[in-house]
Amino acid sequence: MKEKLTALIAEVEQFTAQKPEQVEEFRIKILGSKGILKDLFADFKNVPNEEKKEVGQLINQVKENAQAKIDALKAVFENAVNSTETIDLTKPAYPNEVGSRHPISLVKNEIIEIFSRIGFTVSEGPEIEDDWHNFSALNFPPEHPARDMQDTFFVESANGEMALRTHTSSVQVRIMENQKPPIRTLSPGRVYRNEAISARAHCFFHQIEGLYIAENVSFADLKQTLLYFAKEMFGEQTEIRLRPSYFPFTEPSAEVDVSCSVCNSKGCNVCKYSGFLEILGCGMVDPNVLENCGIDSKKYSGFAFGMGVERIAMLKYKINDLRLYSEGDVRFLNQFKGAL
Ligand code: 2NL
Repeated sequence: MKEKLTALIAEVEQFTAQKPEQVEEFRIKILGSKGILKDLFADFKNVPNEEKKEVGQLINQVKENAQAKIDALKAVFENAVNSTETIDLTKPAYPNEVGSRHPISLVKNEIIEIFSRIGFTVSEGPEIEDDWHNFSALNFPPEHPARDMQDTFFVESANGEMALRTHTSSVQVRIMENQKPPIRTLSPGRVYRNEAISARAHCFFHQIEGLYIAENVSFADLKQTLLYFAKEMFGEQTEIRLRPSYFPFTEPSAEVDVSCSVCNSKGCNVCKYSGFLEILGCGMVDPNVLENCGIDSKKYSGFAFGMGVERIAMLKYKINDLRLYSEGDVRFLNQFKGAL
């Protein structure tokens, strides 16, 4: 009887099932009303008295182990999603939907590509800036309206002068402070201005600024560099036009238009019948700015330019509302699928 019981304990121990039906069969065989345990209990009276204690314990162990095994197997089948099918765990899940690059990234990368071919590197810097790097070093007078709360987002800080950068010129100030000319760098990044959100304005946008400082850099170098960029970006037939302008950090300064590719400069509603589209601002770096950053303005000169990536992307993809860039609407984003 003892051998029979130890063999039975081993059998219970080794039992496994592929289907819930097998668990039920096992339960009936061991614990059922005509099962093995029933017979064992019946035989128990024939066990010699001195063995009754040990055999009784073994019978109870069979009963407990069998019940535990049944409970455990039942739980496994209840948790399985589909217990009758085997699952191929190596199979890929749903066809993998690949997303698309954001148009701002696409245009930013294209601009960087174009300028990297003529030797520009990429530089980045902090989005929270101090007054010096965002304004003072760039020749902004103390009372300049851009420093006003209405135009700039200030950040709580010990000296009360930290703000979200309003342009990436702050990155270029850091480069000039830390590197020796020749400097040829592009600084792309997000910038912030305190404006009401509409189709034409947003409280943040993306800018790419370029800076070139070396000996004998002239306005002619600036103009030719921008013509090269315009032709690469908008096509070989593109012409540029410079209009005098003003920035605190450049002198002289200009605004740059490209010929309208929609109507070949004949006039259409995209260029508002002017034949030209404004794409960027530029100028010769003001000697005060060079000196502020520790560069000898008698030895070196340079040019700088800045453009809004949203604006270039609007022209390139005919996007008519700035808000589309930050709403995450997949009907908008899916249109850039496959673009690199
Ligand atoms: C615009 C015009 C511009 C610059 C940015 C610059 C930077 C340094 C020194 C001098 Cl460190 N200039 N940047 C110059 C002229 C124009 O941006 O319309 N941006 C969206």
